[in-house]
Order: sequence, then structure tokens, then C-alpha cells
Amino acid sequence: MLCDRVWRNARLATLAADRPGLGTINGGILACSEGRIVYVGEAADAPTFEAAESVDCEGRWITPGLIDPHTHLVFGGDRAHEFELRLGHATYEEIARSGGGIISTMTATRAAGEDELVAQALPRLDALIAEGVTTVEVKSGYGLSLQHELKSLRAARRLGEARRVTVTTTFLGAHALPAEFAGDPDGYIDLVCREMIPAVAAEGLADAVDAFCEGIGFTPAQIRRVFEAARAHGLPVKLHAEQLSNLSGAVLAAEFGALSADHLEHLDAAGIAAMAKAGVVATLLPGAFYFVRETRAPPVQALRDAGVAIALATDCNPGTSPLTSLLLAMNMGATLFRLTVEECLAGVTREAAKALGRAGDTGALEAGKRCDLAIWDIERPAELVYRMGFNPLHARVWRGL
Ligand code: DI6
Ligand code: FE
Repeated sequence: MLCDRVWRNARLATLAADRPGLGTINGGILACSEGRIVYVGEAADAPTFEAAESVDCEGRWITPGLIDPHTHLVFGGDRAHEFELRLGHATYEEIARSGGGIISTMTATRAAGEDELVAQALPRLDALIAEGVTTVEVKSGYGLSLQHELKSLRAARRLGEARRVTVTTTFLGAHALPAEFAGDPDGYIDLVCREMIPAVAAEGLADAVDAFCEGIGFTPAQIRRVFEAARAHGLPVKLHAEQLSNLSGAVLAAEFGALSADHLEHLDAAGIAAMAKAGVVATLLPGAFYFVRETRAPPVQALRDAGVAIALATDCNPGTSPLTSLLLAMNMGATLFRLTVEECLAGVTREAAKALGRAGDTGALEAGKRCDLAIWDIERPAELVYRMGFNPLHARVWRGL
């Protein structure tokens, strides 16, 4: 069999849905042609490959390249000062209501040019890549005007050109109410639906549409309008739901066949049932839970019982989760939310791909998928979840190289 590259002598955690657990193959071999996996299996059963390059993995583990399915990587400035205020006992919501929070990042984001936004985001992206990330979702949501939301999404797209990584973009215009619409949230939602979504769709700048369903964000009625506009432009939706309170955002997300509902600390039984029925992925964000010192964990056992797919992400953002380590997000998923090692690893690979609508393309080591790999210097996969602040990545492969 002719191929471009073959990796031999590897232990494979394939995460293939039709194999139990991590889908482990010992003494594995993986072959790639034109950026796609063409063979995965035990070396003993494999055909003979004629490859331009053969890599001896010396027994190392290979997992699918990691996927971070929820980030706000593009933003101006930082919020270290608000962090200090919170250490002095101001709460996240108090700071948001007094004009800080998302709005302070909006001001810095509007002040930055597109090049500057790219330059500020690249070190964050590089930190993710250094841990084996091959796909990352990036949201807008700190521009909050037509001009600055388009600028943010263009910056996000450019990240995918500047680095060897797949970037999917999400339009999050309904993230917070900008000052010029104070007292008129419905007027802002009009702008989102009538001008921003059509412009974003016309330029092909977003792969999905998201919103923040919360007391300090937008109501379900407002978000319904956003979702209807997204649907009219053929864009799938996602939702920040049930993070600080329960507004039944998950039920709304399920009604629109959302790819994912994210956060979910305050998710209730009705939300879980609706998500299970509609196949909505639960994307959990333990970095935000940790950083704002939440005490109520998402209902993981009930999600499991209902068969809802669970993904994990960094939620990298300046206010509630200045986290650029998906390995640490896995550790937090396990320690704070009691996810198993298997769930954590599936959460940043197979299930994360689902949360982005990319399950056919990446997230598992299977013939036909993109050859996105992370090769690790570890003895067992649990080490990827167990250690804190240590990076055992040996090599990363994106689309075969
Ligand atoms: N939920 C969050 O945790 C972030 N956005 C959202 O909708 C917070 C964003 C920020 O504080 O800057
Ligand atoms: Fe978020």
C-alpha cells in the first residue's frame, strides 16, 4: 500500500466510537496519505506500506490531536486588575454590573486593530498548540458592533492561516450589551439579527453562532431571535447556558438542534432530557468554574445517565478563565467534576469534534479522518489527566505533517 507517512511501534488511543474505552491498540501502526489517515491497526495484521517516510514511535502513545471546542482567544488587553478586585471580595457579577467585565475587554478590543488582535492572540494559540492541540474554536463577542465583530472574526480566521492548526470560528455578538444600547437590549438584538448575522454569513466569517443566556447576558426570548436569524442563514448554533443561574437555555438550545450547550453548572432535569433527545453535546468548562470559585458543579452523573456526550474546553477568556492549557482543563475536569480519565480524553478529542460539528473529520484515529495526531512521552494515558503543569508532548501532527 502506497502512502506518505507511516508511524510504527506506537500505542494508539484511537478514541474510535466503535471500540470500547479509549479504543486502545497496542503494537499499532498508523498510515497517512494526502493529510488523511488511511490505515489504523495492529502492525501484525497490517498490509505492507511503501511510505516516503517511516517514523519509529518507540512505543510512545498516540492520541488524536487535541481539540479545544470553546475559546474566546481573540480579545484586547487583559483583566488582571479585576482579578485583584475579586481577591478583595468583589464578585464577578458585581464587577460586570459596574461596567467592568466583558465591557472593559470590549473597550480594549475595539481600540485594537486587526493585526494587533492577531498578535495578542497568537501566544495564547501557541500555548494550546504546544500541548498537542490541532483544532480550536475561537469566538468573537468582545467587539459588540458590526465593525468590531467582523474585525474579531477576521482576526480569528487569520489565526488559522498563521499557524498549522484548524480554527473554527463562532459569532458571539449576543455576549454582552454595549453601552450605546444601555436600556435597549432588544434594539441591540435587532442589530445582531438584521445586520451582524447577515454580514458575517455573507463574508463566510463564522462556522456557528453562539450567545450568552444569563441575567448579565441575554434572555431566552432574545436568544430565540438570534437563533432564528442564524437558522435563516444556515448557521448552526451553540449556547452559553446555565452558568450562573438557570434560565432554561439548554432547552432552547435543544429546540434549535444546537451543536452544544456550554458551562451547565445550573442545568436541571428538563435541560438534560432535552439535550439528550436532540443530541446536544454538553461542553464543560472547569477552568471558569475554578477561576470564579463556583461551588455548584454541573450534573455530570445525570448527563452520563441520559447518554449526553460530554466535551471539555478551556473557555480561554480574560474574565473567567485565563486558561491556555487543555491538559490542565482535563485535570480540572477530573478533580472538580469527577470525570473519568476516559471521559476527559474523549472530551478533548471525539466529543469535542462533535461539539464543533466536525466529528466526520477529526477527533479520532480512524481511516478517512484528517491525520491530526498528538504523540506523547507517557507510559499510560491517565498521565495526561493526572499531572498538573507538565507537558509530555513529544510531537504534534496536523493534517499528516
Ligand atoms: N461566559 C463566560 O464565562 C465568559 N463569557 C461568557 O459568556 C466570560 C467572558 C468575560 O468575562 O470576559
Ligand atoms: Fe465562554
